[in-house]
Amino acid sequence: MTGITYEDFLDLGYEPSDSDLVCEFHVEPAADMDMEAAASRVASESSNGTWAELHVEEFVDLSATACAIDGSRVTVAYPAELFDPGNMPQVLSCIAGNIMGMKAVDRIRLLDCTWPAGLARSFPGPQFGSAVRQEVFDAGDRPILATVPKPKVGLPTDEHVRVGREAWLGGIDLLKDDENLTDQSFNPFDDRLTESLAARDEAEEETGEMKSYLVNITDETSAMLERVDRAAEEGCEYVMVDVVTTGWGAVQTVRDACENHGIAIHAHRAMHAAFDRIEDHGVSMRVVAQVARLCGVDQIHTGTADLGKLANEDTVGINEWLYSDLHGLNDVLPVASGGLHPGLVPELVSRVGTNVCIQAGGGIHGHPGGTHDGAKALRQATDATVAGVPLDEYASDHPELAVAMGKWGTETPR
Ligand code: CAP
Ligand code: MG
Repeated sequence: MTGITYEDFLDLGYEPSDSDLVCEFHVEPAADMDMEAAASRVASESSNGTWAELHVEEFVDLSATACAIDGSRVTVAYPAELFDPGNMPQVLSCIAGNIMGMKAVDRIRLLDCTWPAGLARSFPGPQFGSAVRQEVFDAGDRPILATVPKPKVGLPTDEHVRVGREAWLGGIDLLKDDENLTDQSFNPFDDRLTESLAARDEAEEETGEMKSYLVNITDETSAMLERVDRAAEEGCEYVMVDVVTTGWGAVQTVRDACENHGIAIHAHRAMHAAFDRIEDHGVSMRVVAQVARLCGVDQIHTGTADLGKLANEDTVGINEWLYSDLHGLNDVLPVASGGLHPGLVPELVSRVGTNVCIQAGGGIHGHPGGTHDGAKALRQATDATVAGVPLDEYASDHPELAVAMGKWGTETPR
């Protein structure tokens, strides 16, 4: 007969094995709880324990171990057998499940994970990752550029397509749907897909450059699978998914379908800030990005290194992790988006480099000359930055950029 208590989940002498998943938590114990007691409860409730002492005849011991405490930072090692290989919802139900609501802690945040080879390789990872820059666009060493027609929703299909054409002809690589544009009656999915791709083909013809479209397929899973097939039938290289709101199980199903068609996945992270914005609670964007990579997205929004309109968490650190080796899985292309405009490109590239996708919506369609000029201005700012030419010098013989600089300068919008 084995008794299991919270204390059994604390061992500060334990060295994690190579097959353990190791998680770092920020923990603030409740007033009546010391850190060791809180740490043992984190390990217990996120693996196989509970509040009452259990008396068990026979069981597979899948207990996690709180194995280090450094100030408010608690390290927990999870045995690989606890997890269902290739099942991300199950993994998250362990490491980011009930513990987020325990009274034993006032605050708890899953900061980071070190993924062991066995568990990591049970996931497909990205099909292409940052190689899309070469494989889809032949963009050389410059960032690829994307734009979302604005206003976000409400444009009828023909207007959406007109904006797309203007942007592609102005030098943008990717037309992108907004996160809340799916299959509404004012701009139905199928019409938007076929008509946008027809305009794309014309723009490729006219510019001699490869172009593509981030068509938003977000919906319940079976509808998303139908839309992956439609995108493939129509010759689209990408689909876009709101990965947080659809859920990781659905993302995994879409990833499998995209493998069959050789289609890349652009991940929008709408709703991420609901659990990563407050720095001492929730799940960090770093972990969200890790989960997205394992599940197999090729591109994901990671912020603008604090240059744009939205609060960011460590864009540079997250991007470095997305590029880093992960047991042979492909990397992920970071997407910088949110309040960007041509004047911010040099500083952005100095912070995040060129192996990124830069998205500007308002920063293109808000240009005084309209979408086409806005697109040209962003492309000019990018070409100048990659060539190492200061923007004001480049603007002297690139009027679209000069107008954008005149309007927005190098300010961060609020
Ligand atoms: C940007 C955007 C993106 C955000 C997402 C928007 O538009 O289309 O959804 O960038 O945030 O709706 O706000 P603008 P993040 O270019 O007009 O700002 O990239 O941080 O996930
Ligand atoms: Mg958006």
